[in-house]
Amino acid sequence: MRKEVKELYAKYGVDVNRVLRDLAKVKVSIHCWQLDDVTGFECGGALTGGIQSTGDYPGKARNFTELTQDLDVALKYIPGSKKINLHALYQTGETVDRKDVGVEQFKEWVDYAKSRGLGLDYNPTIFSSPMLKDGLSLSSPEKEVRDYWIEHCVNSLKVTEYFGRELGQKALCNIWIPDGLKEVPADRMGPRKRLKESLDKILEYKYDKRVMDVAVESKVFGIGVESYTVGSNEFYLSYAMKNNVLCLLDTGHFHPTENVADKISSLILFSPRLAFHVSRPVRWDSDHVLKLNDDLQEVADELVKCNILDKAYIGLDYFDGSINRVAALVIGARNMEKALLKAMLTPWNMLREAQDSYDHTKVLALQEEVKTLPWTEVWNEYCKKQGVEDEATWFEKVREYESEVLVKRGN
Ligand code: RNT
Ligand code: ZN
Repeated sequence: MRKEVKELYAKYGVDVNRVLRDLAKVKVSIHCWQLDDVTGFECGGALTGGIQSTGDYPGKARNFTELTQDLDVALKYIPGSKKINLHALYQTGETVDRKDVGVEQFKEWVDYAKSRGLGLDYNPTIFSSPMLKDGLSLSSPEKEVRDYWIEHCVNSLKVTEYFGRELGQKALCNIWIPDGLKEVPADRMGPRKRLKESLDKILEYKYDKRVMDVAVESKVFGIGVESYTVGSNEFYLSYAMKNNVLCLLDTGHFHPTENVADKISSLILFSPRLAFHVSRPVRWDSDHVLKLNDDLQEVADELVKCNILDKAYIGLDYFDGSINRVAALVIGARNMEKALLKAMLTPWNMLREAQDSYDHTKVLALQEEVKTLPWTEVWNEYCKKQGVEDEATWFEKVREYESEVLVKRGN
């Protein structure tokens, strides 16, 4: 990096060396489910629950060996501190019934994480299962169905606790359910009351707060449940605040014109930590690969401006089966890192001062001026320091992996 670049940023009060150091510490949880279109290792049926992955690009990972092989390749091209985000349906060994998925089924993953110095996060898998009755789980009118998923969630808390303990870094257990209705409900309250009671029962398990956190993830709607989602934003926001769990914001789970970044400063004033699924909704919750667009940038900006990078669980959540899946994982994760870097290189103090002295012209001018600063030189330096290929070369390497390994899988 040219020394002029550092000097230039210094004029704005930004210490580039410090930014490089701080960025390297920010943990981003890389979701394993981009690599196999959310299929998992249970050899079960189709992906259900109002989410869908489309595309049949060759080379999809079919088991633990293939998925971790792909993950290792992807991780080589993603700078920064990483965790891996897992789902119960990535259980290994002899497949056990979903409700019973526990520590035993994630030992291989813990060994994998340990050998690579990674942290792990976890999600109970409350979709793609015959135990969803009429698309309902924790809010089902049938006690047997609710109890099944309560048990699964309690076991998921235990898996997460195990991750946190074994790996020496806090793990997140995030609960998302697809429950909802296609048409305007006859009863909105009933399912929500049952969901509340189910969550209360799950939280009767006193997990070790030193090693893990629990989050609940809301949604506006899903395919087939367009009129009513039991776990709405208001429901989970209230539940989280009252029960000392975290509210997870999935950036694809709001109305398309709603600004998710704007929610961050409000929530963090009332919650010790926050959790994210960073995604890119195209017209709806489409889970497209992250682009370095304004929506992503604003989320990163808020995390930096609010000074809450150490209080945020940043997880990625997208799945595209129509392109090389390893490349998809790398592109999205690098974009998350780039957005964080750009946010850290922004002179927020100057901007804040201008706003507080009513100089809104300066705010606008400075916001636009900052866009022309040479952040890409800092990005290349960051990649170099992290021992990661730069923009010009990583893709060729992934292409080689595609022809040498992925295409040969013959699927
Ligand atoms: C679905 C939720 C959920 C899933 C993953 C696979 O709308 O976003 O988080 O995408 O857990
Ligand atoms: Zn999500």
